[in-house]
Amino acid sequence: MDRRRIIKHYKSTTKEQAQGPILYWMSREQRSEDHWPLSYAQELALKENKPLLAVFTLMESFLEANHSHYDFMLRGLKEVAKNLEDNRISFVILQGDPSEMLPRFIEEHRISHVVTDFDPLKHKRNLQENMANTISVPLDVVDGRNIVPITTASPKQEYGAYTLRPKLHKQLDEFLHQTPIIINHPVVYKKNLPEVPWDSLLESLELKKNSYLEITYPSGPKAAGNQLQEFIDHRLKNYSAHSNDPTKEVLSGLSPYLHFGQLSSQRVLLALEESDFSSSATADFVEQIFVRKELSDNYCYYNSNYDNIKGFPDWAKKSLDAHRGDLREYLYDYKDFQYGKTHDELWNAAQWELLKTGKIHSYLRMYWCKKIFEWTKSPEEAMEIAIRLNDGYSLDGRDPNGYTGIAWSIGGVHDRAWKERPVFGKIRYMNYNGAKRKFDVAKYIHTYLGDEDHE
Ligand code: FAD
Ligand code: FO1
Repeated sequence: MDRRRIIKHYKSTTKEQAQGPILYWMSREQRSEDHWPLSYAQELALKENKPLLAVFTLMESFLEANHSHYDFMLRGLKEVAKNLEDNRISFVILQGDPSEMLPRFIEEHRISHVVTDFDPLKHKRNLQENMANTISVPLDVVDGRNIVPITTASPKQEYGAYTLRPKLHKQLDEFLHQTPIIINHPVVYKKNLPEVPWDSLLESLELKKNSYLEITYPSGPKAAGNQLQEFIDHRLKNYSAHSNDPTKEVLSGLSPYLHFGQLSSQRVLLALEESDFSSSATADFVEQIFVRKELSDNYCYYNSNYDNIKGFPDWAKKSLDAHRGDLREYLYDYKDFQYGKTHDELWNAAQWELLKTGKIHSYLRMYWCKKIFEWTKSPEEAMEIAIRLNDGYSLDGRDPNGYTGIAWSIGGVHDRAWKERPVFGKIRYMNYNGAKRKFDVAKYIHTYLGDEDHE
């Protein structure tokens, strides 16, 4: 593996070299193929003729994740566990506080080296940093998410897609290639490991339930592959023409699979290369799944204020301050937004799409967030409400794409200044008429609000 994928190497802190297995600490990349961190861990294990274990530390809560988010994740993990076990890579779930559970496991099994997957979110980086300071064996953080490793793509926060895009495309050929296939591991680990209580795991976590949600998406790498193939075969060709129309099914629907790492964007681009990479639809889609997606990791990695207004560019902060006192025609609080109780039916319909399906269509996601900004008393409160709703209800939430999408909507991150106006100042404005010009708003509203009003 290209060593530039190792984003952080924490050295061992003792002279004596533990002789036990190599451990892949899985978190963000929940699959067994197209997987650089896992492939690197197997490379290490093969070189030293050691067993290879995979551990997932299951946290009792993760940001605002709810019961159905964990259900989706655990259904996918069960498939991944089988794929790993079929390759004689033992899979273990440790439930509880990782900073307690993992060091104990490493001690007990005399683990000699840990590899984990890169994650730009600050609580995950702190967890990895603390782990490195607790354990005495080496810990490598490997980028299994970005096609071009994050620090190789750029050593700093980028202004926007227009500054990162050329850097990414210049290095795409160098980095876009098949990850070494995970082989049947030659060294089997003898010691008995705890069985995963798959049937009782989800209920053992006390998680909030959202009674409106009918998430039935099939989960796991197999379902992700099917979704990708179905998109390429039937929807990609219409992507450019209709990706702003929520009444047309042209988006890939890949975000839950990409968020949980059940599918890698590297796999998507390699699959696209087989189809017609040059068509405008493919180019538009690649812009989203390569440039926009890796720009989000860039923003969250290089700007620790990705989840608050301090992260916004200076021009935007000045503009927001200048318009704090502007009269808001409507003011709502979290409860009004939560169940779509605003004066705007289009906004309410978008919120009910979120409540019922765990997602909002890309175009409406921008509208949805910009209206939260327009109808709250401060940008700080708008950020808080948007993040709480997005992380608490969206299946693909709790993700760098989300924090960046919200910062783009409220704080002009990766956007430019627009003609000054009340409340929005120089932040890009969106409104109902703009939506009406793009798609059949009445049809969309009817889909999610229907006739019944909602309690
Ligand atoms: P497609 O258009 O098929 O895109 C394919 C993939 O490309 C997506 O899955 C995603 O990984 C990537 N992508 C597409 N658009 C963007 C974008 N604007 N920025 C970064 N990556 C992108 N995306 C999330 O994954 N999780 C979120 O929580 C999230 N919250 C958002 C909140 C707001 C306010 C905004 C404006 C955007 C948000 N996005 C989020 C980005 C985008 O809306 C979703 O990725 C997209 O709607 C997912 O549906 P899809 O996979 O069918 O999209
Ligand atoms: N990562 C973990 O290592 N352990 C968890 O228990 C866990 C739960 C979880 C629930 C919802 C969700 O959206 C993500 C979750 N993740 C968990 C984190 C995930 O693997 C990614 O690291 C983050 O979402 C950041 O990309």
